[in-house]
Amino acid sequence: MQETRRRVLDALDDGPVSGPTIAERLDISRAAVWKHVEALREAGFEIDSGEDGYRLTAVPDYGAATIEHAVDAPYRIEYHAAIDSTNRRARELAAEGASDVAVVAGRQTGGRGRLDRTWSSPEGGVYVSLVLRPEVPPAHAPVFTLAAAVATADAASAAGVDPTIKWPNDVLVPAAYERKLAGVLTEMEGEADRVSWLVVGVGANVDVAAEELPRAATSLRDLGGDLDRRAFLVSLLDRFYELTDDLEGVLEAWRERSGTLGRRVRVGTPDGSVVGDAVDVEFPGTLVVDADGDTVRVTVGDCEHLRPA
Ligand code: BT5
Repeated sequence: MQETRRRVLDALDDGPVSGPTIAERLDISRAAVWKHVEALREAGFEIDSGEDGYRLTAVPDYGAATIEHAVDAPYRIEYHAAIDSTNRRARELAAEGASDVAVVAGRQTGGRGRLDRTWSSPEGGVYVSLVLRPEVPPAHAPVFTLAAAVATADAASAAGVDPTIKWPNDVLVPAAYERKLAGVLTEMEGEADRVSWLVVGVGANVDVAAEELPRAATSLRDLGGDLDRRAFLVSLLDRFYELTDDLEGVLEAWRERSGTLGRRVRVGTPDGSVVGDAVDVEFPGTLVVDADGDTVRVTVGDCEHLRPA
């Protein structure tokens, strides 16, 4: 949202407040105040104008202005009711030079997972892709995936469901078998020594019925969690911002959330599969596996939790 509009909205939030008061406080004309109020109404905010001034009576459910209004982190929100893939759109914005933008969609028609898998994206889920330009070498990109998984798991906890994270990116809810609540897809373009852009995409099943999802998936609706997707997204974005302020600290937060450490695992890697005990995760996101005496470090791969040997 444009800065002045955000400040008008903040003023209305403390209302009732008169047009002239807002104009004076923000050092803009009364006509400009009126224009911003109209634009906010257009965006779905309900603003009464009575004798004592303007009063904000309802904020839209979901959408750029209402999300931006609630988020503390300095991300611009680009909202689409429907889009093919927020990661695809975020990459486009990144190529144009954008940064600190969160592309959000109500649903996706071509949502993607890793390795060209598809991501089911019915209405009611949270679909968000952040465009970032961190000053880090390309090799450090995985820590952003870990941070996104932690932020997503924490948002789910705030909504009443406590997930664990399967290395590196799966947010799972333990049950008779582990079911997937959310996933993270990180894409990047890098030069030799630094990242030019990073797109961190999160898909989370919030107000979605299990029938609309693949078999091993679950949702907050399924689990009886809070179904306010705006609250979920706001919590996710603010937590992600906080976590990525201290990249070294992400590891500790991830370890606390991990469902992988201490487990017997099989990790499919480009060089073949590794079976052993997951003993640690090291910066920037490397999984350390004790493969029956041999210590193996895995940087990319698909991890499967096995029953204890
Ligand atoms: C992931 O891939 O877990 C990354 C998912 C990232 C999705 C977000 S949505 C916003 C942004 N825009 C995009 O286009 N993508 C990102 P992976 O680890 O490869 O897992 C994919 C597998 O999860 C699929 O093959 C299915 O088995 C399963 N799956 C698909 N849709 C699911 C859903 N909604 N919930 C749970 N599991 C799902």
